[in-house]
Amino acid sequence: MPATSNRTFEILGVPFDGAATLGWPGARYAPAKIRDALGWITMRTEKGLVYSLETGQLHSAPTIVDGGDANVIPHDLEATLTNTSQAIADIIGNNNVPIILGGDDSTLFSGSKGVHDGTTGIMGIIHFDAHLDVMDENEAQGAHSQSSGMRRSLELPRASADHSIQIGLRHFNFPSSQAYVSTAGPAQITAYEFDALGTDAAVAKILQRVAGADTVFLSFDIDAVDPAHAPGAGAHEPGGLTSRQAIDTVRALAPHCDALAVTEVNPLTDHRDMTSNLAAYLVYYFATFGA
Ligand SMILES: [Mn+2]
Repeated sequence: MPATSNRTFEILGVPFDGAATLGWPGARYAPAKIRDALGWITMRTEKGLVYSLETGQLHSAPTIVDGGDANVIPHDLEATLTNTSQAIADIIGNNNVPIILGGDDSTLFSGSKGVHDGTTGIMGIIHFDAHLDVMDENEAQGAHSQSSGMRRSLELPRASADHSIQIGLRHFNFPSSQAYVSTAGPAQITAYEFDALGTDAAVAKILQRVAGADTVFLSFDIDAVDPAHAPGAGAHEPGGLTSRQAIDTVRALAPHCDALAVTEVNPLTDHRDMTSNLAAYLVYYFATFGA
């Protein structure tokens, strides 16, 4: 028997890349491309059912409605963040589960703030990313950018670093970032550790970290995945997760999460939409297995 679906998922596009101050711009085109790719998955629904070749079972097709795009103001980052956060809080207020399609990774903060403002109690964040995103502020990027989303998110009053974890980290970063994460920061599973643990153990470790949070926000910067599997990203960092690992992890985490964001997909650097397609897979697995 297929499982009964009882959550409604609502897509919100954030076609904005004005905070792509270091990486390649182009994420503004991602929501449309991911929606296109998602259409090739949802067209396989028959009589409200979908056949998973991985479980061998028929599943209730997830209820995914499209709430359109956030009111992005291309020249005004702060207004865009505010409008996006409000739209996300409204989705939660309507008892829907937000699926946020970025946009550059300033969407990490607007997503966190929207989930935070739309809920009560402790919020934990599961943050997939090659990068820390804990930049405080600098002249080139300001206080809100694609590099500071996790820092700003953890400053929200009910956000808890003790219930948050970053996955897929690699490459090098500023020593000041080490000072921050070692004192005020969330737990971490580097890309290397993820591979050494394996997906199931990594999932267990993630769920252990967020246990006790009242609300869990899953934010997935597509650059957590290796550029070989996700070339359409805002930055290329070799040595990342495989698409297999990403899909399986999101599938396992979905029932425990109250919102999903997929950020930094960049159609301008993509190859034959393979990264937008991966993002659509993450969305559909999240909704199907998190229903
Ligand atoms: Mn990143």
